[in-house]
Amino acid sequence: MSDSSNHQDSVASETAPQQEVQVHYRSDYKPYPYDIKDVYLAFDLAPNATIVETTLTVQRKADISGEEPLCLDGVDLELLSIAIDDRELDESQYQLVDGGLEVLNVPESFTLKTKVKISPDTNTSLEGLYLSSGKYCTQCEAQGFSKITFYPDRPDVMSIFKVRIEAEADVFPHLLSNGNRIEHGEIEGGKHFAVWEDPFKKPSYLFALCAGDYDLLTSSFTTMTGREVRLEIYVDKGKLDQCHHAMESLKKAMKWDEEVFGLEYDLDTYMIVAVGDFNMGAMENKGLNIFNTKYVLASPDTATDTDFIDVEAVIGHEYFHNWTGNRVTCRDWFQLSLKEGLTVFRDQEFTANQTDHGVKRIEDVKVIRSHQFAEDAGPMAHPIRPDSYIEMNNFYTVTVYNKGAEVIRMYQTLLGRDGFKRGLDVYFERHDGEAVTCEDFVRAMEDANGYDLQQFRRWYSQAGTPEVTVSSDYDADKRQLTLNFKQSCPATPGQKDKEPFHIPVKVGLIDTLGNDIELKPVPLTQGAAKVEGDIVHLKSAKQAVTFDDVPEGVTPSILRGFSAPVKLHYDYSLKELTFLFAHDSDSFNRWQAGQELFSRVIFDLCEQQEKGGTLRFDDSVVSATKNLLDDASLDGQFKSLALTIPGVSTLLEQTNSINIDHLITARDFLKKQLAEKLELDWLLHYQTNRHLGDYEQDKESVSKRALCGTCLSYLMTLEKDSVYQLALKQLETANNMTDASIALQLIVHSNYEQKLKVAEDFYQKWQSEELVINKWLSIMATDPSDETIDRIESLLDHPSFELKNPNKVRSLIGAFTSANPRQFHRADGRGYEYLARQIKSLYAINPQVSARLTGAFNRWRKFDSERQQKMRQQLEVILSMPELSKDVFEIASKALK
Ligand code: 0A1
Ligand code: ZN
Repeated sequence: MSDSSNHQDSVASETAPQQEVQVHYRSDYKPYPYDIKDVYLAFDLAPNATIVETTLTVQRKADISGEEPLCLDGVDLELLSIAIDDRELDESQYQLVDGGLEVLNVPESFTLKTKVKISPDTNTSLEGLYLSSGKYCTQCEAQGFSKITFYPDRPDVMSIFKVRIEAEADVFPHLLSNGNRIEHGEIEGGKHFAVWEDPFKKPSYLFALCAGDYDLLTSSFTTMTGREVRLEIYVDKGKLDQCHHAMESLKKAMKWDEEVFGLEYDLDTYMIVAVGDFNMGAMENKGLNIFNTKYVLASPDTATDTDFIDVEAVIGHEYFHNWTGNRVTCRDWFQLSLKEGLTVFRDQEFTANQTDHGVKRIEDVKVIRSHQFAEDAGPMAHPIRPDSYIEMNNFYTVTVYNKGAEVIRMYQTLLGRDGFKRGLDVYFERHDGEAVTCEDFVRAMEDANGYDLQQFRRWYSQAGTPEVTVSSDYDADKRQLTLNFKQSCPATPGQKDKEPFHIPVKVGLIDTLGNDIELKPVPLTQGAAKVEGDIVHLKSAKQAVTFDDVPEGVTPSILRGFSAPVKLHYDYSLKELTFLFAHDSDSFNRWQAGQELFSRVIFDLCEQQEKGGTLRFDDSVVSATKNLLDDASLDGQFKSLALTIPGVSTLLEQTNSINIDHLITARDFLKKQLAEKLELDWLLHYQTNRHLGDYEQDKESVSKRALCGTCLSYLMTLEKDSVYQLALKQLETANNMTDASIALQLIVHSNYEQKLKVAEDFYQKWQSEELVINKWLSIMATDPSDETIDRIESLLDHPSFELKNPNKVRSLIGAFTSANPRQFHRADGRGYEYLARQIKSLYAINPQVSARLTGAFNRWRKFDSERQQKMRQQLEVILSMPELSKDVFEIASKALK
């Protein structure tokens, strides 16, 4: 409908030819022909018959002819009445079409009144207006507003919203919407009402409404200009004591945005409502954020250290959207990365500031390597600004979000912190109150800095992960070191040939003592790469750079801080890798050296399995591990990351085709060998870092817990009774969820005889804490043992599970497919069949979540021919399901293309 597509393309499903789905193209964008100056919405809430009366003040744009119909989106709405300027329309004056409504021959300016009936109670898609635990809430991004009323549901139509809500007073004492409450009162019959007005123009996707009986935590924040903002967090009854961390996080985020970017909050109240049924993490609706409970509730006994950091990050993310997303929003959904890439970058910087820059960088890169690289190399590969989509909800991806954030980070690398800030200032000066494009953002950066970003723009248009291959030549006579760079980017769907990117590569040169030497690039010659500070600017397919005054034996450290989202290839020797692992001053590259060391061993062990014979690897890996573990100068969290062997999904992205059984065996073998050879060391570090006193949440305690978890996970591979006892004791005596959940996981994933009893006791203890039970479900689903598949089949009927709840689906089914490679990729194909069956039960209930689950098949071509055939077969089964949602259809059909 009005989301600007006049392209006639549609694709037919091969297996379900009756189904035609429309493809939307970025190049089809056309401005909306009317301005909607004001919106008045009146809600009379009832579970199966909510009435929504909408009044729009409409004005035809100057250059538009009177012939142009007024097209409004609308899905699953029962139209009760429609009037223009208070005159009821008859059926010749409008037509209901697929996905909306067209009003014909409208005057130049008029008010349009519609009245519709909707059913929040039966809305299981969790888009539009729905009920969650007896409370009303909304989710309108991307196009959920069209499930509430007839409206041009596209982000470039911005309007002033006034909202009246009425409902039973005793069941729904709180009636909330965006902006300021300007009126409220009683109505007869036990009902009450509230009227809200949002003074800022906004697109429909930022509309929100919540109604229910909540517990409320309030506080306040004084902004940099001295304005007092009331802060409110609404949660389910009884959960108030779990909201304090969220409130503190909100204040920190508000302060940080003022200090770092000079951005101040603009309304008198900031509200957060936590709901148990939510498709994503949270939503930045103007003045009324709606959050998944997972990202609000946290107390030490129920939430892990990681959960605490995640809550702070998501609270920050949604708060930062108030400027990057709300004040300046997207022109169309192809521009999603404009707000998401930028806001993820901002939340990453915020977290880094609150925690540890090095550790945070490693964690962010792990997501890129394991998930985004996989997306880039699969059937759904798309640029951060996609060119087309079938279902927009499928494009809330790690590419748009996380690779988008990497692209923003590169601006900061190229322009410096000050230059980046100057660019943002120009962006806000030019576009506050507008709906704009990624191109507008690039231009603001360019103009503010006088910097040519022409080639850099390719990051927006080309998909795929660039590969950078580097070799070095040392000239001992001239004491010069030359680094030779090559870049290329693999073909992706619809994009065969790629042009070179502008890639900032941060480099260091380390002398034999482990110290960085000063970089002295020789004056620029033709074809050579420009060097600024420690950044090499790669711009063509092949380029070199030469450094002067380089002593013998220097080791290059390349792509420090992961300065660009690329795959780097440099043929380090094992000796060089262990050297970097011990000495690199760049903590990211120090971690990276260890990861590469482990990966090398694993791929080598895979080859050994192909050939047959006993498995072995170089002892230097053992000593490198020990040295790192013993290095007293290092922080425990860094150590924990550096000592963790790369996960299976990350390893899969480092190779073209692999025997998954060999890969998992190799990984387990390496871990067990390191455990055996360093048993006393793991034990010693476990014991010295184990804190038995009161629970503390300072950085040092968090670090110690992280390192203890890693040590225990190595020890558990030994399958010794003494270690089982250690883990059991940790579980029994834990005074926090970090220690408890890692112990539980290690026990459940081991061969300990009584493990099911331990799992059951944990369940009994925590059954009333939904978020803890979700962890329990994940732990059960990721047990690598062969019985898991039967167990998770029966867990579908367990009282703790509910198919309608996305958190539970993700915890059980999502965890199984994404974090249990041994069982999901069972040779007998039962893992794949299990997933297809779950999709079959879910796609009509929740298309969005089903589509995400379907993505687990995306990399099917990477596997051996038997598994390929089995995954392919399940994709075909999925495509043959009747009335398949377009969300799932898009993922499954692209996977088979
Ligand atoms: N804009 C939100 C994410 C979000 C997107 C879509 C949703 O429903 C389909 C819900 C939330 C964010 O980035 O936080
Ligand atoms: Zn966001």
